[in-house]
Amino acid sequence: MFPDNHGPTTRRSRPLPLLIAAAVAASAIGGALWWKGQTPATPEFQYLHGQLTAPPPATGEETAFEITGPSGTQRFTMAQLRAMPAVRYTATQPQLKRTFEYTGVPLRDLADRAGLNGQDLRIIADDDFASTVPKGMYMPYPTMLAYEEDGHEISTAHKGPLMVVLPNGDHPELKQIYAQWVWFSRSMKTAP
Ligand SMILES: Nc1nc2c(c(=O)[nH]1)N[C@H]1C(S)=C(S)[C@@H](COP(=O)(O)O)O[C@H]1N2
Ligand SMILES: [Mo]
Repeated sequence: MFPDNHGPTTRRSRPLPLLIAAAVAASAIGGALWWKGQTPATPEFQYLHGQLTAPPPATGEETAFEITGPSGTQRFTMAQLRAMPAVRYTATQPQLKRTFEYTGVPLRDLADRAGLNGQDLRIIADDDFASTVPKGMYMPYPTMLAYEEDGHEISTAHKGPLMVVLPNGDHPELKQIYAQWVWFSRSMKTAP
């Protein structure tokens, strides 16, 4: 159902591999259109907690994440992110190939806050990597901006302090999604 654009490209002359390649390409294009074309469902998420009282930034406290929406740029400290509605679930980090219990803010709630709900999102990382998270990947799923791994902060070695996490444990159709696991996430805006 989903495109896998990470496989090696091979050149062969036999017709069967060509036919298979054509079928894979067609399904990849179909998969991309499927993500784009859907009006995603918005099921209730199972929250760990709702919005808590958000502390104002302390003197010298760093901005952890910022979101640019129609009404300007909002900045969040880590404490403010932790006060937002939170989800917690187990997912397998595709690069580390290890399973952790992650806690974070659903992208849907972050998008809501900034007036970006229902739009494809662009998430930008500290290393200037950027990835588009289509609405079909965060409206129906509790895809999160994670700040916690197994109950502690996420280390740099484990792609923290903020990383986009997809619920690939509960939703097998997300298992082959890699490029949306944005590590070192710093900001979000509407996708171009
Ligand atoms: N911060 C950051 N996150 C990132 C990337 C990156 O370069 N920087 N690459 C993305 C892409 S395109 C993929 S496919 C995976 C890379 O996983 P890999 O190192 O296992 O290939 O991480 C994603 N998250
Ligand atoms: Mo990638």
